[in-house]
Amino acid sequence: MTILVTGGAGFIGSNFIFHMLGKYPQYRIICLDKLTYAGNLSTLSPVMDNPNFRFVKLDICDREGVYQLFEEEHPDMVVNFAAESHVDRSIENPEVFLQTNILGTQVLMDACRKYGITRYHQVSTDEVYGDLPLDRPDLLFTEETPIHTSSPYSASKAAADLLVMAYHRTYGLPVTISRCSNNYGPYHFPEKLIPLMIANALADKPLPVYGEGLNVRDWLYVEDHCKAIDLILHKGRVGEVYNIGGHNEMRNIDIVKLICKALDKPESLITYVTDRKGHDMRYAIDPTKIHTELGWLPETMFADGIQKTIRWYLDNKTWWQTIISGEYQNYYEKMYGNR
Ligand code: NAD
Ligand code: TDX
Repeated sequence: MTILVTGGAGFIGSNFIFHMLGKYPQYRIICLDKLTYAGNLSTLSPVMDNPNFRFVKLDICDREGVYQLFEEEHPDMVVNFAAESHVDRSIENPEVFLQTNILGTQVLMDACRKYGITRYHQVSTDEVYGDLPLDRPDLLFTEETPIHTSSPYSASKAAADLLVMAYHRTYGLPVTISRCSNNYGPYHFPEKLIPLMIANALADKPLPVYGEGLNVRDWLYVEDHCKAIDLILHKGRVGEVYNIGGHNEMRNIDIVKLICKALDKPESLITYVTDRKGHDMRYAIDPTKIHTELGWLPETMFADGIQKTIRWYLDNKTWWQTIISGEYQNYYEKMYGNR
């Protein structure tokens, strides 16, 4: 079994590679990654010497390069994590989101058609469903919830999902899609809420909470997401969408306060800043389908997962301090300098 994992130098993709190489030592894993600002080769250093692992620096939009890699490796399955993933960046500059998230997906699926695969899996997001109101806790996203996007990021992910389903219906490509809620855990890029707050708190810097901090996200430990994708690859039904989430809704402000408490930092660091444009209010996944069909359930409770995550950031300062010391400073100044 050879699996091509795209975007494997990023947050979830790297965790997925560690999970797969650990669980299936006989599988060959090829990681294709462009190494954008969000990709870090150092993240993959624990597996670089594994004879069943190969890293290839490549853009998923590079059709010739992707076809050549398929000719060399003939992957049985493709799991597409590669994407521009940050909502705030998509508001500043949508173009690269459409390029990578939509056209890159097309190139990968064209390669799958040309060379033949047993499964193409698209890693999607709950953001394709738009948002839910705060005063209707009974409402959850199911796989039947209409697509209704808010940001250029979520619109690009939704477009890719539609294309994946079109390739299934039109060409019979054996696809699956998973739509997961917010992940957290090791190797989460410091531009995202939880690692950003941990890094700032440790430096006694302001903790920039958008709006009033009342927006709700449904947090899932990254390992549980990886296990769900593993199950879908091996037991999921072709042509199906699976929602992944752990019934763990939290308000942003409560997460930030929890991080302050865990790091013994004062809540006075919290600074309310101008809200994100088009900010989705609440995400909440109904994971009934993946639970009843595939037996998946999250294993890590938030109370444990967040402590493990904070511990990881304390123990791996070099990883994230290297990232935030370079070009990231310009990004931070641009996004937060005058907010
Ligand atoms: P990330 O930004 O941490 O990593 C993205 C990776 O993709 C990086 O390694 C980057 O170098 C690579 N990449 C970007 N453009 C590329 C291109 N054109 N060609 C090849 N590689 C490219 O993202 P993440 O948080 O790990 O998310 C992975 C996937 O999961 C994305 O598709 C995202 O939409 C989806 N997702 C993320 C979350 C979350 O909470 N982080 C939740 C649901 C779904
Ligand atoms: O500085 C901040 N202050 C703040 O209040 C940041 C970075 C975020 N926020 C808020 C915005 C959101 O309500 O925190 C919440 C989480 O923000 P992000 O970490 O940027 O995640 P989100 O926008 O919810 O999207 C994430 O989950 C779904 C991933 O980045 C997406 O790739 C995934 O599809």
